[in-house]
Amino acid sequence: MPKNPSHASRADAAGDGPEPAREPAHSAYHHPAAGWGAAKSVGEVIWRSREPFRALRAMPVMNHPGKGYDCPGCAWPDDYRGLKLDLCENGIKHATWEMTHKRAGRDFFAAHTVTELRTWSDFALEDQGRLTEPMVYEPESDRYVPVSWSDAFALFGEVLRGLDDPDRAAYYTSGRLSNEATFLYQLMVRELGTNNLPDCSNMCHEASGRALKASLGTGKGTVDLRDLDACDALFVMGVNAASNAPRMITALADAYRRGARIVHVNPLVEAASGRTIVPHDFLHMALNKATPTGTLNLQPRIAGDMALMRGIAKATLEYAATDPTALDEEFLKRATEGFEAYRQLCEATPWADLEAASGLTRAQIEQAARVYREADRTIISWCLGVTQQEHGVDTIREIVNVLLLRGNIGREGAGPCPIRGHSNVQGNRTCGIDHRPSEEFLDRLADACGITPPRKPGLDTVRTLEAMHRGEVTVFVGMGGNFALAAPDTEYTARALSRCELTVHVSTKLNRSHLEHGRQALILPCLGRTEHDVQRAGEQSVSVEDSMSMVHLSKGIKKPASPHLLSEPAIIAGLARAALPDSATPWHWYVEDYDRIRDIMQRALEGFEDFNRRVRQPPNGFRLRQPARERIFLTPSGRAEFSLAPLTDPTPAPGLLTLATVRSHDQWNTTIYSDDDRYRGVKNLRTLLFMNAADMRERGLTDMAEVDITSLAKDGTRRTVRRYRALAHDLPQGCAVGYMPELNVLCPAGDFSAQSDQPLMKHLTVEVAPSGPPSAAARA
Ligand SMILES: Nc1nc2c(c(=O)[nH]1)N[C@H]1C(S)=C(S)[C@@H](COP(=O)(O)OP(=O)(O)OC[C@H]3O[C@@H](n4cnc5c(=O)[nH]c(N)nc54)[C@H](O)[C@@H]3O)O[C@H]1N2
Ligand SMILES: Nc1nc2c(c(=O)[nH]1)N[C@H]1C(S)=C(S)[C@@H](COP(=O)(O)OP(=O)(O)OC[C@H]3O[C@@H](n4cnc5c(=O)[nH]c(N)nc54)[C@H](O)[C@@H]3O)O[C@H]1N2
Ligand SMILES: [Mo]
Repeated sequence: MPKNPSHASRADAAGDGPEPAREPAHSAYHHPAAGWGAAKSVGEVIWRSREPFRALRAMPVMNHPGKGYDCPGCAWPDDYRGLKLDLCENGIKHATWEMTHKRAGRDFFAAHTVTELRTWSDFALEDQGRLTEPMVYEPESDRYVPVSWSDAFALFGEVLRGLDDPDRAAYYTSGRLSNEATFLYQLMVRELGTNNLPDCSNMCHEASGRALKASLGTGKGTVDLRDLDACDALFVMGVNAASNAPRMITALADAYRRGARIVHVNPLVEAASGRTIVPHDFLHMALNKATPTGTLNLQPRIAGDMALMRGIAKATLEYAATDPTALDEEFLKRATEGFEAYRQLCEATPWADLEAASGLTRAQIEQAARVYREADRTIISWCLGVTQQEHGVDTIREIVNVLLLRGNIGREGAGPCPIRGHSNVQGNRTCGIDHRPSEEFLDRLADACGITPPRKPGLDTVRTLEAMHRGEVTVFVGMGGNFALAAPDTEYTARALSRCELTVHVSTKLNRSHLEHGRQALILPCLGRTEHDVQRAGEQSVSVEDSMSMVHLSKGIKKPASPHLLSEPAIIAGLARAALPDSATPWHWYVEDYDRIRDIMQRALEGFEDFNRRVRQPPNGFRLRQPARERIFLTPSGRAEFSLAPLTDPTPAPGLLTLATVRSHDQWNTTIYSDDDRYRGVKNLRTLLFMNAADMRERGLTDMAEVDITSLAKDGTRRTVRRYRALAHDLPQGCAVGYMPELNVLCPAGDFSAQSDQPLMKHLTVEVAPSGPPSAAARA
């Protein structure tokens, strides 16, 4: 079985892809994004799934209005024009990953102890295929053994009923969960008496939610695809769109053809800033004809975005001294708060400070400001490159400040556009996954569902880890996801999980979170989104909300991977019944017909009136109302609020680098498809560090040289990975980039943003040094 390369500071094998069978290679990528390279890669993945015919048949119904399943790949919205083949390479890979013919059944678990499985690579674990029946950990044999659903639920119920305090349990959600399952899940958790609902969003877009809420009164973006079709300027900040939101490049190519200007803001020059061949443009595919997807590239240093935004504001204000039309004076006066103070703050910030903090020249910043000024309608989009910074909330508020100057909100073609990650992460929040729920939300829930929800705020991801270490949280439930690998500080997280009395994971495939288990442990396998979900009333659909607040139905079309799988709502109902024997909630009645869940949701949740009818509206369901889109700002002042954050300088101290952890093109969060990263020109290598050439020279490093990377935590502790390869890449001096989840071992659990509580996954301080000769132990 593939084992892992040596990582000296790592107890186990966390986070590696398949063992490189071939020599690693690094070269520049000169081809357009998507196009034939993507088609070839899709072919390889479908072929490897060994389900080529079924997989191919399933593709055309993905993302189809009114029928088929929602692509589990990302949260980019479906095309409103009813585009027929708006598929992407990575969405196809992700859907076929679920459709594999391989099974990790009882024979598999009988053949391997958990201790042995811990030495396997993460690729090898998931490569065993779909889970087929519930399993329980048996300490005597150190194995997972089959357990009936009713015994599994009973075990959960017994442990839960034995807790002296409901806050001793924490319930994690990964952003795949449907709205219906989400609603039942949070209802169970609140009926049990806790708000301990950590989720992947705590590591993802928490900063966006908090910033937008503070500035605009609602924590979501305001634009939709029609706006993208109408903007004159589009800023794309801190996202690797060609890999992680590939359908966005269709929008970029369309915008370019219309003459819109597209500014990419990223320390790396990513593939989406070049050109693309849009896969559904069959003619362009045939002719190999590429469309540009960018007009200007700015490469700030890591975390230099806030200085860039303030610089754009300063330049805009300076220009407005001679041409007042540069500002939307009327909007500023009528609908915003704090403009005068913000103007003074910008004036008082010297250009030299902005240049130092952004890593850009004044001329470059002014160039961006000019694009902004000359556009009547501007959209600014962003993803993790912005949210996972220490000052992510301030930075996003600064983005909003810039938009407000020219009234770029609540009108066609303009506004803030966070690019969400998991396909239903936004819906999870809307439907109640929130460790800090508002009073209004809880009041309404209490009313509709006849429960008494707890009012005390619960634990987020980072706080859950701390509480598990202190022994305060002893039950961990993972509703999807791979907490052990996704959370920061891999070893610390593993220890936290192993200290639990009970760990429960609802999953589709075997992953590391099952192996870093509590004293008692359950694996509960569920249906995937691509599969038929048949309940008493017949075939069921679930709903999801995309990045742009569109709520629509998703319906599986494949035979389930095993007859013993339950749907997520059914599993939640089983857990709830066992833990809450006296509950008045009709758990199983809800699950018989998901329309009934939607009926109660429409009473409990704001904006879901007439849910069952509207979600079936052709072509694509309905849009949740977003007040800020109508220039209704639910802030304390009732206006859009300028923020006045102090500028900080993210330049690393001499000898140190700032490290951002990112995804490769061939992975889905903790799921690794291969060791290649096509657009960045890498083959057969994941244990790498992209560096600036001058930083490499300074350390005496040549391309592919072996390096040790040590992160410096704020509490003075150090974490090291060894024998990574340094690769020269086009990125600013002082910055370095490597892959999650391998490098999560370097992310200190205690280092999170005070503004968002997000771990600093794009903002680590590291030392990089050539690796010494292999130690005797490693050679043995
Ligand atoms: N195929 C595929 N699709 C996915 C995922 C996946 O793993 N695979 N994951 C999904 C999820 S959950 C999410 S949240 C999204 C993630 O989508 P992305 O945000 O694209 O994720 P990352 O790979 O972390 O890339 C972050 C980008 O930010 C840049 N960056 C790093 N630091 C900075 C900075 O300081 N400033 C700026 N401006 N840029 C910076 C990096 O160079 C990189 O291009 O994608 C979703 N879609
Ligand atoms: N260093 C570093 N760490 C990061 C990040 C980073 O950029 N850098 N990004 C963070 C971000 S943005 C996120 S969103 C998190 C992701 O964190 P998670 O959401 O926890 O991780 P995933 O890898 O998406 O979860 C994969 C697992 O989900 C399960 N699964 C797949 N489909 C289904 C399904 O339909 N139902 C159920 N129940 N389970 C299913 C499978 O068992 C699979 O192994 O990671 C975070 N961690
Ligand atoms: Mo995410």
